[in-house]
Amino acid sequence: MSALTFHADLQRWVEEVAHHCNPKEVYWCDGSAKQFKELADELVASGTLLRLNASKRPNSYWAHSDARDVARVESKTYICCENEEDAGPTNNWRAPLEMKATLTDLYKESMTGRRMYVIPFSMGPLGSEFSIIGVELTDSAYVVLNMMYMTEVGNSVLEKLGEDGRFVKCLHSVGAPLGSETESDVPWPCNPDNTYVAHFPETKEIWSFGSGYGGNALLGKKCLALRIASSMAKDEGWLAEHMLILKLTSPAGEVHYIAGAFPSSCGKTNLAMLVPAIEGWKAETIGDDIAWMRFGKDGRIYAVNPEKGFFGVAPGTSYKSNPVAMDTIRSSAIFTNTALTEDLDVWWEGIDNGTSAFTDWQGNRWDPSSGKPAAHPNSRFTVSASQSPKIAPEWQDPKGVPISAILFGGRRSSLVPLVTEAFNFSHGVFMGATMASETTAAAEGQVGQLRRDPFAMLPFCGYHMADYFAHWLELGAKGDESKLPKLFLVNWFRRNEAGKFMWPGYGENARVLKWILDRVQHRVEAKETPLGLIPYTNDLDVSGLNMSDHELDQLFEMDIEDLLNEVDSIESHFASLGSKLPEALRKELDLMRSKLV
Ligand code: GTP
Ligand code: SPV
Ligand code: MN
Repeated sequence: MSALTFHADLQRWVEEVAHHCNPKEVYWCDGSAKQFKELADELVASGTLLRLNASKRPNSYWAHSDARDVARVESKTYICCENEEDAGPTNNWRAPLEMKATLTDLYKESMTGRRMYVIPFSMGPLGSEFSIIGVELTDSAYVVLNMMYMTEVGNSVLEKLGEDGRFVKCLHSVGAPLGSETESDVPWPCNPDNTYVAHFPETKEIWSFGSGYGGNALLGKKCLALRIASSMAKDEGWLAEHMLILKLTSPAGEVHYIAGAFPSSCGKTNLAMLVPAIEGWKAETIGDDIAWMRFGKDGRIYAVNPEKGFFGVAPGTSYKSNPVAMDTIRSSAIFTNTALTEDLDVWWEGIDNGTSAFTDWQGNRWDPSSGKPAAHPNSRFTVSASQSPKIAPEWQDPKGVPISAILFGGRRSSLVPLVTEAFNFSHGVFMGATMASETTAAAEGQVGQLRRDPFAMLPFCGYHMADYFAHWLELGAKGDESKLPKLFLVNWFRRNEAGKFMWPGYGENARVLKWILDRVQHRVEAKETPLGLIPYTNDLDVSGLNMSDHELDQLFEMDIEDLLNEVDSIESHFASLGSKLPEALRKELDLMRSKLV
């Protein structure tokens, strides 16, 4: 046992789990660079990690997963509360006792031949009254290294916990015991046939089994900071959201903070690291994936990024699309499921740096004529946020940053305009509640299928989605509308008849943000449409973009027939959420329909 903790409940839990899972030893993670190196060296020796070319990518590693364990598994993610009704129709549900019985059987001796790591971690800066401490027990050293980049880990957390501090118990096993001391291990142990990512919001516990990848295994991120936290937030009157947080400074020196909910792999990291394509504007990052928001004393909404690192999508990242990310990952990063160049640097589709892949994400010689991508579409980098050259100085301010605007956005190849402002807060909640997006490789399953993903929280809301909408409406009603963030729907992904993106995106998105801040500051009027308020042509700065008036109009085109179909589709979306759907949202839908007919 750790000499450092006198926390009886923690000690007892660690002993219990060790007794049941049967690891060969228990390893307390102290958060030191020495331990990081020790574990990384071991993983290199055992073949899980490959050390990248030190002259190109110092202190960096590459891992490739089992081909069956490459993304979040929504079909195996469960909310286990006493009443099924509390989980709601969008979550998989199991009774807590039933799920615990199933998993207790699976965990039995599941760590045989492996070490069990104890990772004390904090989501949010230590010492902030809003931070949440967790302890993850895992049999994966790869998970330890990733958690060290993504969260605050180690002795400082144990000290903060003291003898009786509260923490979220996070249990993780890859579910691949080694039969004997001498059995050789595979590079990426996992158990895809028996994968479960289970949440117990009432007792604030997380039990994950069978997967070593991303959000399935780094339990501080989606499991704690979104699913468990969203359920706590509902009870305590705050919000835990799948949102980036961006700091924008105008040429006149005005500072505004913007949050944005985009579904997985739909542009949060890129917007959070935006390099404005328009003169004089400056952007800095507060966070790229999760925002915890609550009212400040002045009646404004403040947002905190509870993470310490980025677990970002690699494909599409280049010096052209996202130079800030490229600079952030120049050293001390872990790459998972990217391809490799011949001289052992990383490579992915769209890296656009004149190199080419030599081996694919599984480590096999890549054949460009195979038609298969070299990097897995959900390949990712893990890196400490402090390495970013554009991290805002206040990014870990415990009280957070005041939010002027919240964007909702998804991949919509048609129908949804480049930008639409909500008529008011409750209409904005309607926009969030009805947003839809074409699916991506961030989760198992088919890519490109349009689905409703309310507030980009479909896979991450820890309770009934209709209650979640009601919670947003209630918070809005508590606030003073003039101090609440203004809400907007954006779409960088509209395509023309030829299937090409109509908007250049990335740094050019600053043009849309400029208009949004003009609206926040009441500097420009906006045009009313059935969907919301859109810019008058001259108010959207497209100077130097080489876009014809016709192309610009197309980005805002609304076809009445399409919109009526959308109304029908929202109608069935709402119906699928059952009788708890707030009346205010039904009214918004009626209002939208009435504007169309
Ligand atoms: P998660 O980490 O899964 O939550 O994803 P994310 O929302 O942070 O998405 P990210 O910014 O990593 O973008 C995912 C993919 O979308 C990348 O391949 C990007 O290159 C691409 N992308 C991001 N922004 C834009 C944009 O403005 N236009 C276009 N066309 N593509 C974009
Ligand atoms: C997402 O899917 O939204 C991610 C990646 O940010 S993961 O952490 O794997 O969930
Ligand atoms: Mn995400």
